[in-house]
Amino acid sequence: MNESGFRVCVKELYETRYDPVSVNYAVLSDICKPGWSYFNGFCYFTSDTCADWTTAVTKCRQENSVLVDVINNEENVYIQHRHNGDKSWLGFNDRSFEGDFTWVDHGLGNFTAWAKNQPNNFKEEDCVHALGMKYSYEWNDVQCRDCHKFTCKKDLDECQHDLNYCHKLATCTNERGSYKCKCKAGYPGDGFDCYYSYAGLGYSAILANDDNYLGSLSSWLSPVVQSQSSYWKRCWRASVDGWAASTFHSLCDSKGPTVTIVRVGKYIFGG
Ligand SMILES: [Ca+2]
Ligand SMILES: [Ca+2]
Ligand SMILES: [Ca+2]
Repeated sequence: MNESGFRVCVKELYETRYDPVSVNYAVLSDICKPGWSYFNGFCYFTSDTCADWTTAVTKCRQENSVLVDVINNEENVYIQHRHNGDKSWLGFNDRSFEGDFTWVDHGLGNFTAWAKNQPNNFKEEDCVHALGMKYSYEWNDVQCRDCHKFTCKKDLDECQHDLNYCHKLATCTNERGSYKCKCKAGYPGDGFDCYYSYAGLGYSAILANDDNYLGSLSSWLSPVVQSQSSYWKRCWRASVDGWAASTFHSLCDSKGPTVTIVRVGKYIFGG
């Protein structure tokens, strides 16, 4: 807990894996910098003074963020609640082509919430504001020079914080509004759970079922495992096939990378 909020740790609620959606909802405001609030993968800042639309765009850009784009109705309602029911700017506009509304800096999807008979381009209206709670959270096109408060929005980089639930054997890739986890090469799994692929090494009579050995060896060998479907297959067993080097070569040559495991007394080595 700190001045700006507190964080709830829910890890212990889950025995084997973490649901990133549930966890995001449980993590509160201190994951965004002071003055910004967290919601569904983004940080939001709301101005306390009004500005014309172009100034609002510029002020958000100065904070490395965008004048809000709206992905769905949940976010539409959330943003408008931040303004206590007042009208507020959205990044939506048709300044480039009359009637063709786009988001100024970002914004995918085709969610809109136009009020009845809007947009009407009354006296050349090219910028869009949200009308607030009293008007069912709907939108209207208005003059860009009007003065409204606004909300800026920026992605939270979950990979740079300890806010991702990627497995330690996975790489985290930040995305706008979310992130992705992918198990490193040689480790099967969905990114949240990755595991050492024994994939055949377990057939070694020397290593038997020693998870420590198998884990270390699997990790060490992972760079040579070409794909997740690759596996190790025993091509030579000296105690059965014979000790001659020529036997090894005839059985194992031209079959891809090989690893040899040798036990002498209590020592195990190989290469
Ligand atoms: Ca217009
Ligand atoms: Ca209008
Ligand atoms: Ca992100």
